[in-house]
Amino acid sequence: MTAPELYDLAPSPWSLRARWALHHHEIKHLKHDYQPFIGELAFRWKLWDWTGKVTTPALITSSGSVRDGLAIARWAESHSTLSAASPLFPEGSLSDILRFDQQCLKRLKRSFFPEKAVDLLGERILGLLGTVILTLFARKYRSISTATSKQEAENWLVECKGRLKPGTYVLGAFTFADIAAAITIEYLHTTNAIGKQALGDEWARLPADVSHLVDDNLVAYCSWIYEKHFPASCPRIKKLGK
Ligand SMILES: N[C@@H](CCC(=O)N[C@@H](CS)C(=O)NCC(=O)O)C(=O)O
Repeated sequence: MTAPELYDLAPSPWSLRARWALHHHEIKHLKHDYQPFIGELAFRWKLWDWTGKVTTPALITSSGSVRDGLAIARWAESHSTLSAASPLFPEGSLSDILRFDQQCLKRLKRSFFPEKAVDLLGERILGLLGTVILTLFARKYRSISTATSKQEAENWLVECKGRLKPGTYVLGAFTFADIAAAITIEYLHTTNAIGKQALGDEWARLPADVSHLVDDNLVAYCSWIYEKHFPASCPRIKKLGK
């Protein structure tokens, strides 16, 4: 089998989900560092998709392309090179993992480019060109950064706080649910830190702000999971000093 090729956007939590699953199953692959806008034409050529929306991560395999982080993780599970790798999707827990993952994906999307934050960040930090690029990139995320989704994010974080701490797993053993949880919580934490740094008190008034719910315990759970299961991933959490 020729090595699969991963199109990866380094800072993106969606790409990290795929990288982590490939790492877990020790799948050798070629990694392409995708550059939004600049690399799009070559990426479309590789996917042979000239009309639809193309997103990273995507894995090009000898039998076709796999175009979603979750799908790549499931592909990795069925192509594992390890005889004794612990399953990321154990059969009895599959529906629980998929349900939990949907929750995580919703949280990721709403935290990514929250309402008003794009305008404020673009205007203050990146200037006109930055605002245009961020606005184009953020269009698909805006509608879900509402007060209702803030409430849902809060409920989800409260649930996580009740069950996760260092040494625990979402479903009792390490699965894709922990990959999804750790990446999502870390991302919420990071977005909050960046938002606060850039916008000060204004950040706290935006629906994106859930900093009061990402407590030290949850951050410690993320650090523990990364350290134990993907130590080479250099999570942003470390750079933020937690
Ligand atoms: N369904 C995909 C979504 C991934 C996604 O939204 N990727 C972003 C990277 S941050 C992207 O490629 N955005 C480019 C665009 O939407 O044009 C997954 O879960 O992996």
